[in-house]
Amino acid sequence: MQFKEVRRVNLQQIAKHIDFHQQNGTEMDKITIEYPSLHVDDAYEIQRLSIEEAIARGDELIGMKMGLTSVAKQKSVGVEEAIYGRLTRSMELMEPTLGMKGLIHPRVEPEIAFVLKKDLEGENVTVRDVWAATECVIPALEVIDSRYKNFSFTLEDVVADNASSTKFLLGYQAYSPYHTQWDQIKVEMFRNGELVQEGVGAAVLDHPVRSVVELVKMLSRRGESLKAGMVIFTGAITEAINVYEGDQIEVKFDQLGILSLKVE
Ligand code: OOG
Ligand code: MG
Repeated sequence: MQFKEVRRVNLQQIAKHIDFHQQNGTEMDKITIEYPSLHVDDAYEIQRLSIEEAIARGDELIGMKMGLTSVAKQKSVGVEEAIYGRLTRSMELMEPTLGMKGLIHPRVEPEIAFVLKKDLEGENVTVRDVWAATECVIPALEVIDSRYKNFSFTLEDVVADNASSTKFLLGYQAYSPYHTQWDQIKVEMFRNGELVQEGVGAAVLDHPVRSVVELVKMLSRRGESLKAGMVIFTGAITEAINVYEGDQIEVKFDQLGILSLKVE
């Protein structure tokens, strides 16, 4: 009992440390340097506690994200396992503009997002359950900005740092979940007019809907679930690209229009 409490205080301390760097956009050492035996379950608890800190300051949990759901992403960061993170209101970009102030080394990645109209929970969730609970599907961009030096981390580090979550942009146009075959959607990402990444929806666990299924299962192992109204990012379709002040990013979602992001 006492041991458990000591451990909890420690996780809370690490969460406050990470929250500080997230809030201030400052780099930090990998937490696994100081805590080499940190377990991934502890890392998820640190993540939850760090977002509690933000919520205590008036922020609000409005969604969840999956990360490292494509081979391209797993290879690029050297972590070969899907992870999840939490999205809060303060992360949403209300205009297609990204201010570099307060960011370290941001990267942009194209994603397909789901918005839920029903709760989803349990180990036995199916693809059918997810479709029945989906209000709409929206092309989106995520801006990730790992707080770790050189964007370098282990599985435990990145989970504790809320899967590098920083900002996100949803397209203005939402689509019925039955609008198209989401796994067939081709995506091209341009930086200042130059094609820098391309991919297809199937890169995300064969179909982005499967990412939501996996998320519900992972959450249910920790006694958590998805709530109606939440926005769910299913994971990057391509590798993320570094962005710099002055960049103009355009992402063409085949049949679904273009998302632009100006970096200032
Ligand atoms: C981890 C976050 C991954 C995705 O969509 O794969 C992620 C990272 O690459 O820093 O958000
Ligand atoms: Mg992502």
